Amino acid sequence: MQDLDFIVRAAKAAFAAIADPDALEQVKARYLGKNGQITALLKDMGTLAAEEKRKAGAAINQAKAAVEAALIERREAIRQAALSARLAEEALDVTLPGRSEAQGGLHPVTRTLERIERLFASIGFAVVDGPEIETDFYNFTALNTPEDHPARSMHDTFYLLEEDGSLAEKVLLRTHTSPIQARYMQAHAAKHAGQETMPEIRIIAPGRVYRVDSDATHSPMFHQVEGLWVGENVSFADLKGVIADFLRRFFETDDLKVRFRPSFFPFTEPSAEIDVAFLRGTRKEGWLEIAGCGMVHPNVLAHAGIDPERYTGFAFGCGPDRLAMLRYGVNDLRLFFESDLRFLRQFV
Ligand code: 2NL
Repeated sequence: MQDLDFIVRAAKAAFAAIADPDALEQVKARYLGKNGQITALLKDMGTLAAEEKRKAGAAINQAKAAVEAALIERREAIRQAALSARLAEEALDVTLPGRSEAQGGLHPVTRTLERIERLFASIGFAVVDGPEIETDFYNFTALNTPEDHPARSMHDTFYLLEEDGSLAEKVLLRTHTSPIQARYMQAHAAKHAGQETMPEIRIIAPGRVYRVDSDATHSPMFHQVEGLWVGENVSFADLKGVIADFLRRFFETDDLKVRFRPSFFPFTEPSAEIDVAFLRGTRKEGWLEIAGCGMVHPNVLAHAGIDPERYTGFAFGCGPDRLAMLRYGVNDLRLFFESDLRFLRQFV
C-alpha cells in the first residue's frame, strides 16, 4: 500500500525533526492517537470484504508497529541527547587544584601566656583557673584590701548590675587573677586541715582581668599572670631566684639585669616592683618595670585558713600583654585586641 509507506516515512521524518520530548508526544497523536492517521485507516477497514480486511489489517498493523518503533527510538535518542548535554554541562575538572583551608594561628598574647605557663610548669608550678565574675570578698577582702581602697571604687572597677539596673551586691569583674589563688589557698587549706603538715602550694594563675581604663597602654580587658609559692621556710631569696631565672629564660638572654625596688601592695609585705634592664640588643636603654611581687601578707594567709606563724609564701603578678609587647616589639597595647588580621598574621 503506497499510502502506508508514505505515512510511515512521513512519521519517521516528523519524529526526526523534533528534539523536545513533549512535542514528540504531540506528533505521536497525529499518527497513533484517537484521531491519528493510522487509527483512521484501521477504522476505515470496516467497509472492506473479509479477505481484503485481513490483508489490509496486517499491512496497517505492520505500519503501526513501524511508527511505534520509530517513536520509541526517537524518544530514546532525545533522552540520550539530553543526558549527554547535562553531563557536558555538569562536567567537573577533577584535575583543578583544590581550595586550601585557611590556616589559623595563636594570638600573640596566647603564645606569651603559654610560654610563661611552660616555663613555670618546668619548675613545678601548676596552672589554675577561676571565675571572671567574682565576689568582692575574693577579689578584695581576702586579699587584705581595705574597704576604702580606691581600687574598690566604681571609678576603677566594673561592678555588675541587677536586671532592674540596681547595683548587684558586691559582684564584679575580677581586677586581677589573685582571687584564683585566694580560692585555691582556701580549698587547699580545707583539704589538708587536721593533717600533720600541709603540702606546698606552687601555682600560677593566668587569665583575663578588667579595669575601668582605656588608652594606648591600658585596655579595659587585659591579661595577668600571678604566681604563688606557699610552704614552710619560703623566703624572699626564693622569690628573687625564681623570678630572675624565669626572666632570663623568658627573654632568652643571660645579659639581663633584674632589680627589686621597694613598693607597696595590700596583699604582700614586704612588696617590690621588678625591673629589668637589657645589657645588649636593640631594646631601649634603662630600667623597665615588668612585674610586682612580695611576701604574702599574713592577713591573706589567715583569710585562707593557713597559719601565718608556720607558713610563708611569695607571690607575684605580671602583665603578659606588656611582656608580649616587649617580646614582639609592639608599641600600642590596643592592637592586640582589635582582631585585625593584618596585625595578627605577623605572629603566626
Ligand atoms: C602587679 C602586681 C602582684 C600579687 C600580685 C598576690 C596574690 C596572692 C597573695 C599575695 Cl593570692 N599576692 N599577688 C602580689 C604582688 C604583686 O601584682 O603589678 N601586677 C601586674
